[in-house]
Amino acid sequence: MIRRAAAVVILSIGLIAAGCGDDDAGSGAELKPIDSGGPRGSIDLAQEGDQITGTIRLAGLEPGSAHAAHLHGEPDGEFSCSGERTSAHLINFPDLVADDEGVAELSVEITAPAETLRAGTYVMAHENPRTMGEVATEAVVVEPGKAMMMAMENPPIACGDVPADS
Ligand SMILES: [Cu+2]
Repeated sequence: MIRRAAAVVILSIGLIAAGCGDDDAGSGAELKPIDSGGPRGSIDLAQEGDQITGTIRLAGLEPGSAHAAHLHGEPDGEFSCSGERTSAHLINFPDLVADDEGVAELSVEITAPAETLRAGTYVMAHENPRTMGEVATEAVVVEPGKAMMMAMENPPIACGDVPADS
């Protein structure tokens, strides 16, 4: 019984490794500053089944600062950085935390309902952390068909549309 469980674990690790290797369908997009000269970076995220993986990078931040980052969108409709925006979220990512150089790089590995990440949604980074005085390290994913509203005012600093091929 113990031996069988161990075999299953090894098999799943093998599948994960294979998934990483053959996925180079570059879904990268620019995380554009809201104010000219503001922080900028990139989103490189992809969803396969219920797994969202990739990286969110933002540079030009105050060293050590923490910033909320969300996947904005609603169950229906098309939203974008430059078009109609929404304060509803599909995912709260862990906060982006800037290093000594003012660069935050968040490695994303999140389980979410299929097609949560799709064209018509966008990633937005904000001035403040998710919770004042804290650094959020957990991702929060909403249930299928729902969206969560932002708990407090938190001005946007950078935004990037999820590309159509994600
Ligand atoms: Cu947001």
